[in-house]
Amino acid sequence: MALALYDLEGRDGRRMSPFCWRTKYALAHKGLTAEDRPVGFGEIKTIGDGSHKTVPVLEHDGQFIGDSWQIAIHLDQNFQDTPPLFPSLDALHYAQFVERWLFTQVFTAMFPAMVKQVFEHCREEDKAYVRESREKQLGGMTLEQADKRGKEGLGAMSVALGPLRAKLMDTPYLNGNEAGYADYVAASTFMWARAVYPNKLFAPKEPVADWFKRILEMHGSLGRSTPGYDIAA
Ligand SMILES: N[C@@H](CCC(=O)N[C@@H](CS)C(=O)NCC(=O)O)C(=O)O
Repeated sequence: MALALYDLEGRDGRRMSPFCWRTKYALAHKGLTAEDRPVGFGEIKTIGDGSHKTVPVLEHDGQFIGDSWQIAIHLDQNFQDTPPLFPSLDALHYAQFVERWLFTQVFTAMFPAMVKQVFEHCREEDKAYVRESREKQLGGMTLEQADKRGKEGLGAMSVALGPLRAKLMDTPYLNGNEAGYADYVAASTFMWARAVYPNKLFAPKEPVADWFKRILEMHGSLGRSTPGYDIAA
């Protein structure tokens, strides 16, 4: 059994992709080790048969699997004697809801504050592509204009975190007493911030920050295994 994971890398070994982070946590949850294959944005097209446009991509015995959900399902199907990511179909749907909610409410609010930092922390050879593609995503706004709206966005993020905060006051993890894929999906959004955002992200005494620190420590401090900033107050 040979596993290798193509993971987005910026400058100085920074790993900024939330999608890659959830896959790294998925592998760790199942006690699986994959060879680390860091790639810059411009190298994604060189993976496998050249058809992949995004990472993560997992190589498993010569088969290339793209998309973090497909990878998670593949891992559960192929490694049935390891702890499941989705013990039931309900668990898959719960994690998917958490991801959709987070993406539309939280990630989007964080985006203006993060996007110029992603540019600053990517590899030199990727900068032109990152500027052009991200400014297109911003609907024509420049990275600098987005950055000026960053604070406002983080205010909206703090409000949007309400449901996550409330759940974490009931149970230590989104999955209850133990972390599960819903936690990894949610935490990966903040792993993105950790890799690039040089300031505090959370208000003091934010329960989400305590949970994030617990996630950073688990699986042998996986979350701290590559460079990042101390975003949790
Ligand atoms: N739905 C995909 C999304 C993956 C994705 O968007 N990855 C980003 C990195 S965070 C990427 O590879 N982007 C390439 C680009 O922007 O050119 C998944 O879950 O794996």
